[in-house]
Amino acid sequence: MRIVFLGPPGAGKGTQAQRLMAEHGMVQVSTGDLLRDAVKRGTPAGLRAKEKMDAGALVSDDIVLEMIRDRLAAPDTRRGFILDGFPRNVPQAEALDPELAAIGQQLDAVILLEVDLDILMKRITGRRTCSLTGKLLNIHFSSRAELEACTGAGGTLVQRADDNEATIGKRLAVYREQTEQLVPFYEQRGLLRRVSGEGSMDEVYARLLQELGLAR
Ligand code: B4P
Repeated sequence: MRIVFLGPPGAGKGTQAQRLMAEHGMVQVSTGDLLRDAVKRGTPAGLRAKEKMDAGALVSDDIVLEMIRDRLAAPDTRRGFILDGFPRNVPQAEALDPELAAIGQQLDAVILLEVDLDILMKRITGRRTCSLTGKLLNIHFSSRAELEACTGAGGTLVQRADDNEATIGKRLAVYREQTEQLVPFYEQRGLLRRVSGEGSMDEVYARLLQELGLAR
């Protein structure tokens, strides 16, 4: 199955993609994670991306496309993948077509995760990543046991540099101005499926399994 996860920052794209990867063996291709990794390693692309990411802006299409091309060329994506956070604007969506054609694949569905603005703010400001496992957590919504599984084992709860109030407003504006244009784009292609991203992580996951025909 080849899926795109679309939705505003904090909608839960990464959270749900991680779980589909763990429980259904799907390959998560997250441009956000690929970019953060490039920043951490100090690659030329990472150095160029950092300033944009910290400001809540989109990283330039050429950098992101090169990362996607390299990632889709890896053998594990032959079985299918979830594109998490890509495409984020119409030029990226148009550029994706020839990349998929080159590897003989096409999209099966584009999932739009819909979440209200006030919930998004709480999710983003509360987001943390466990320094030991990389698991996505949230100080407002994860259970005490989940948080302590990280800190109790000597890990720390790391907050992303772009998860501050000032940057979040900019990221939401970029979503409205650029990424939302992908809704009619994929609707016209008959690929768009709307899924409510509200409620608990388990509830959203159950809706997704249903929508993807994976519910038991
Ligand atoms: P991303 O890494 O894609 O991050 P995101 O959109 O903010 O988050 P996501 O929707 O995945 O939310 P999550 O599951 O973490 O992008 C970061 C930056 O990278 C961009 O701003 C941009 O600069 C750059 N970038 C990435 N892709 C690009 C591209 N294609 N082109 C150009 N630039 C690009 O969930 C958020 C929090 O909510 C977590 O703490 C989670 O635990 C919690 N949560 C999730 N679901 C929940 C639920 N149901 N209930 C309660 N809490 C929940």
